[in-house]
Amino acid sequence: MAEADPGAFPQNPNYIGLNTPQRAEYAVEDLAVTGTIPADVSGTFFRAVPDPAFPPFVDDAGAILSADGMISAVRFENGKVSTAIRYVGTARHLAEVAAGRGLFGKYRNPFTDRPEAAGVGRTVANTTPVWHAGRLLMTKEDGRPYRVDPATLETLGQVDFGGALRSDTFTAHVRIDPASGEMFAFGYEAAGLASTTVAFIVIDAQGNLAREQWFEAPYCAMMHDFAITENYVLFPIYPTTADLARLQAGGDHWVHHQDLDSWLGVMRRDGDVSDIRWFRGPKGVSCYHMMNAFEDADGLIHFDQCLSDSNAFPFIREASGIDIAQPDLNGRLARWTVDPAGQADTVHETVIGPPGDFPVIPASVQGRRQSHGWMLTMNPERRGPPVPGGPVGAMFDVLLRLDFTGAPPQALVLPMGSCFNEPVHVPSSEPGHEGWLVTMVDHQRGPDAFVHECWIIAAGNPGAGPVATVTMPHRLRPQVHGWWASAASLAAAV
Ligand code: V55
Ligand code: FE
Repeated sequence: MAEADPGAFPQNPNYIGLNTPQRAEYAVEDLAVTGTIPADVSGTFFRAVPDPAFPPFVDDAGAILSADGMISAVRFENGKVSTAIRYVGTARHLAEVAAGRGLFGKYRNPFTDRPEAAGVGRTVANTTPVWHAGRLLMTKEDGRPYRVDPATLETLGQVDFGGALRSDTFTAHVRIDPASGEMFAFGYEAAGLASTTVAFIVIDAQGNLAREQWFEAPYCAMMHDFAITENYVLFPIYPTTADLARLQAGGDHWVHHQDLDSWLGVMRRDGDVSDIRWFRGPKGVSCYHMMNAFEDADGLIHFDQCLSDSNAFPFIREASGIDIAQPDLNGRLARWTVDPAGQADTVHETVIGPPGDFPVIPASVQGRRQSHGWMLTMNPERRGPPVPGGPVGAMFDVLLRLDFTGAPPQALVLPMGSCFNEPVHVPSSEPGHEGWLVTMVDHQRGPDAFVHECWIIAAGNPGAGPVATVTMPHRLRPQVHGWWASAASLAAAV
């Protein structure tokens, strides 16, 4: 267990309060539970929890995204709950541990590294745990995934699908088709740093690389997420761009451009990347996460995303000379509709939900029209600042259930000083039951005092509050993304 020494870290928002480095690996059994864990909630809630093992040696606001990946597990078994957390043994982490200090400089800029870092992979695998084909992967968009043992959380090595993968990179936001079990993925900057090359990747239900095809994006963009429908793959491009010369000069990886077009690339799943049709979107917009996409009876494609008028990360706006405050980003759940058979070459936007992020749908409706979904947002009536933390600097305090069949939204509003991390959805075996949401809730009890509870919430009735809460044994940094793996799927993989 690494010894925490937060004093060695700079006292800026990336390293204080909720973001204070913890650097502790542990396993704790039999956590305190209040209420009753539903029988459906049997399995493991995997969480990506970035935590810097060493203090930075360069001044870099973007370092909030470079913290070493930790894989956290909250296991539910017969109403009992245990937890464990462990560093992902990336080449980068192991090299720094061996050196006893940080070797890697600014966020996604290898030209700022110490000489000993030369030739060592830079990815920290800190963004999403992905459970597919009996394998647990820790992902980050700047590199290939690392495979982790779901039981021990031990790192088993970097994944190249038996040597088949050509792309240098692999998204943290895969999409799994519920009918075929195929995992759709992509990698941008696939052909090297700041390249415009994007790899489209399909992993079959058995975990083999079934397809990899490369194409050129309109420009080198931060492509964080994408979407599928039953028949299409959708590649969104927002104008946050990288430039090799800027990186070589020691600059920032990303600069956002308010005056550049966004794009939506539309390709048939049974087609070829050379058939991608590009639809123009509004200038200057940005999105990290899509809720879903689907085709309607008329063949129109709808693409639902947490959109805003500029990049949501303050450090990227600052690097871009963009002076838009967080509340003025005009966030919204935006639906872009395109007609793949029509003449129009622009997207048509309708607003279908409020500002916010971390959209969630049942895995069973991936790529199909969702009747409802969940997301996190901010309470407009809160009488004080939100809890500081995470990459945006402020944590969400409202969990919403949005109904797309006409029913009003439902909200679970936390009191001041409490905040949500991204929930995962757990399906129910009871027909007609919407299942459960499992999420980590952080409670601030003092300037530097936090406690954490894992909440189980009825997905169809979040306003009722948790049906069970689990008290976590130690301080936790904010999670990025999570993944639910059922006990049955874990057992089948052994
Ligand atoms: C995001 C997170 C990242 C990253 C790029 O949530 C984008 C968005 C935790 O790392 O590298
Ligand atoms: Fe993400």
